[in-house]
Amino acid sequence: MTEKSTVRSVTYDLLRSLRLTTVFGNPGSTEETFLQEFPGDFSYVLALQEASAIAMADAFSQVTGRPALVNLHSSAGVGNAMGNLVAAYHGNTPLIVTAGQQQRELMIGEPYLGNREATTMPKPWVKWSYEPYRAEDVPEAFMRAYAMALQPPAGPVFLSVPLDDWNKPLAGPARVRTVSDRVAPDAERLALFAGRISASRRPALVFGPEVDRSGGWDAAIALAEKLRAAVYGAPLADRVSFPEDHPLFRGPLGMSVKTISDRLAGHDLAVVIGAEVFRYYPYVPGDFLPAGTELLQITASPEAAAAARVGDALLGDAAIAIQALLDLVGEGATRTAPEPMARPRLLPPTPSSPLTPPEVYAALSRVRPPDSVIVNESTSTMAQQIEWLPTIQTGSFFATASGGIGWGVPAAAGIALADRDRGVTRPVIGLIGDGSSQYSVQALWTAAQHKLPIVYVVMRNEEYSILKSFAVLEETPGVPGLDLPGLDIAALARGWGCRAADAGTTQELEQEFKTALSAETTTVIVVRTQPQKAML
Ligand SMILES: Cc1ncc(C[n+]2csc(CCOP(=O)(O)OP(=O)(O)O)c2C)c(N)n1
Ligand SMILES: [Mg+2]
Repeated sequence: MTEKSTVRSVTYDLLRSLRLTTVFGNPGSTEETFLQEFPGDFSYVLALQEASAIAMADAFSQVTGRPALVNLHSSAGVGNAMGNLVAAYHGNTPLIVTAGQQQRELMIGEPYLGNREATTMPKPWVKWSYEPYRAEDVPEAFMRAYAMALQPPAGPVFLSVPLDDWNKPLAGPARVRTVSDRVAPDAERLALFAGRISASRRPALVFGPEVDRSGGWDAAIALAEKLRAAVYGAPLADRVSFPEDHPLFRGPLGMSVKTISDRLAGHDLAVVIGAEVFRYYPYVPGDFLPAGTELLQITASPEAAAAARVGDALLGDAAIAIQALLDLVGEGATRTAPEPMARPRLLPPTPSSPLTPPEVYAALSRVRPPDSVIVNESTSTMAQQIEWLPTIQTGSFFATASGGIGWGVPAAAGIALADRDRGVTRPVIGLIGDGSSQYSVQALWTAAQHKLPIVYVVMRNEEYSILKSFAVLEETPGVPGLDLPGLDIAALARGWGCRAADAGTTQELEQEFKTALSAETTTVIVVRTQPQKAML
């Protein structure tokens, strides 16, 4: 007996064709008509709260290189998801976020759990938001959502689907279409840029997240070496796009108008590829560029190009652009290669108690497997992480793209699920602050249920340390709510089903870390640390 063809069966067939067979979500009554008789070749990844569902799907999509599907519950679920939706938007992640809507017949009377103005709610953090006018349009709406999400600049889209649509009869199949996910830069303008780069005496290259995302890692190295250019990491980057141990790497550019401008002094040309100009934060006034420095920007995002405060922009895929520039620019043989950056790697002469973040990272540098991937959400220790645990391979560093915390814990789970999906085995290391560990903490349950090979190292400094540094910068003494006493994170982690341990010394940390690597499930190691003064 063949199953009768419905909106649901036609949509699932379409999702299959689009390889959208993993659904991240948290279900409600308005989604059960979609989820009924869930097909055996699909998997449902249950998140216990929607912030976790979005961040897991975000990282899953980034690592698989394909759009990912999220199913949320009506307005309440979308509300919980919003913070991490902002990160997916800034990270150009092609997420198809869906939510159930109440029965069409009830909507005029404002029913319980109805999603009023459903398509407005996720804006402006989706590229497209839609509720089909007819049940029969649901599959085509998914096809359009997929095309919208994937085309550059990629990003999340939203579909609201009334619960009574799914069982409506509909003849299939849906029309499957393909679209492109990269756009080449205009050749004439690229040649112009190449000319200006070749003529530069002392160019600086700034590689941003789009480079790693587009697969431009190797080409970026080749371009830097051909030009003999200093390379800087883009401010507040959510992906690392250049080996941080490379002799041409000069460290991150900085974050504020002033620090960035100071850093670029002496370069006659800054070439920013795959990044905003710039992700400024906090506000420290200065000139946008030092005198005598010009700026070129190449990005796939018209929004980022338009919002740049300075410079000349060119639209296009970062990897394609770098590859093309490699052929167009002249060899930089006459340039003196920049001095390698200082890496003082200073540790206290005798072990501290509690440990300092550099001691923690030094210990991890001794036991970290070279193929491991890092998710960083330890807000006050970013500089120390680059110093001790530099990213040296493509696709192996992840952080929130929005600045919202509560992304890292679930993102680590999404990365591990994606690795499993694509047959890659590598440990995922989550470097998480004690404060940051609490926003989407229930993702630990999903990680444990799936036995994901994640080692979370939580630095328990018992405070929102970075906010104390900001209070000094902003000259705002007496801010309440910056201390976090009495938070037993190891006990919480056990409660979600993870292995957990407290480590007080570097020996304990290294031992627990090595045990965790062979544990074949998720471990949370909590290290009591001293606060770290952040350079802002
Ligand atoms: C969703 C969200 N809420 C609040 C903040 C503000 N915020 C930024 S950093 C931070 C503290 C992070 O503390 P912790 O993770 O312990 O790291 P530490 O600074 O101590 O290293 C907070 C609350 C934020 N970025 N995102
Ligand atoms: Mg803290």
